[in-house]
Amino acid sequence: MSEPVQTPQTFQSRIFSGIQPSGGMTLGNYLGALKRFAELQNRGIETVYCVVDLHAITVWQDPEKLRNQTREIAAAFIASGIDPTRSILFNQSQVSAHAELGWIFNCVARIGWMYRMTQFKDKAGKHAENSSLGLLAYPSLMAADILAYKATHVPVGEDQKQHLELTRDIAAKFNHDYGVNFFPITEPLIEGAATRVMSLRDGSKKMSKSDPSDQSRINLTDDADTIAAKIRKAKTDPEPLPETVEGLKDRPEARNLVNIYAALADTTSESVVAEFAGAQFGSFKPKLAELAVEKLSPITTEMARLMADPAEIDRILNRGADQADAIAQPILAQVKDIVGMIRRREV
Ligand code: AQP
Repeated sequence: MSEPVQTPQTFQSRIFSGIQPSGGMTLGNYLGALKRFAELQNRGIETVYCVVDLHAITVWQDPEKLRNQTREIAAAFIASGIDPTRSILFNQSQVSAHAELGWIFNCVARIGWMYRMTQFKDKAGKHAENSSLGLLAYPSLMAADILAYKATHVPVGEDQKQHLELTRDIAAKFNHDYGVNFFPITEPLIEGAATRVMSLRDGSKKMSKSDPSDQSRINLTDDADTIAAKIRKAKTDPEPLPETVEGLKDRPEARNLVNIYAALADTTSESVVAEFAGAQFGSFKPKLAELAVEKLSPITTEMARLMADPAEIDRILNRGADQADAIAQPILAQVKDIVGMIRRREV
């Protein structure tokens, strides 16, 4: 888990990642992203984290809910261990470099690259012609989020791997088209036992904050009884837990619960299977519920405390936006020089 972060080429190590305020936070977001974000911050690497509201509006968001969800995601970052005095924490739309660089990347990236993205296919469904242009261009804006900070590493869940490959393609094409070695070729950091937490109702579907079924996910705002009830009702199969992880191969729901346990307990799936080999789900599920409540309750409580003072969250996000601007604006100015845009100067 704590391998040294290798910096590609000659760029200074910098971590960037973001989370959409498109709903409440799930256990998937926590294990696949937030928990890792805090670990990286605690390893002393420069960390820049963002609530990506420009991404959220690629599908319809109620304006009042969007404001609330943005603050709730910021609260979840802090409650999960992101310290705004050690990491930069801000809201994407407050730093205009994201949208500006996103546009330049729209002119570097190819439309065909966007149509190949599985997330676009999943979200646009059968009515791609009716989806927003922003949904198609989402990965181009994501490349801008990362490269506006020349981030060298991006911790994400498995579902974002394809988008990160596109970020690398955009950086490489920009460098090639303009004959520069300006942007790093960013490395994804996809590590740990729960890089893809699955729905509690369907082991073939990712746990997602926008899934219509609340039973499919554990929300970071769920209380202890709700968490226990959702785990008790989680879909499983009638077999006991196997002797080895290979025995989980064709058992997606069982594998998911084992992986969740391992990630929450900071251990490996192998050691969870070794501990519970032969156990029935009737005895494993209560243990998992107990562990989930133990790990998530302090986060839920802290989120509620922070949400009681939205003005303080806004102040934290404002400070973060100033710090983010200080890094991104000079990089954007250099991009404009490279592209051949005349910079606005003081007169
Ligand atoms: N189920 C998951 N398992 C592991 N990691 C996950 N992530 C999301 N779901 C899981 C990781 O959380 C980070 C933030 O993701 P996001 O909110 O920006 O977008 P998403 O990946 O599309 O997440 P959702 O919950 O599925 O949101 P909606 O429903 O709005 O699309 C990313 O690092 C992601 O990998």
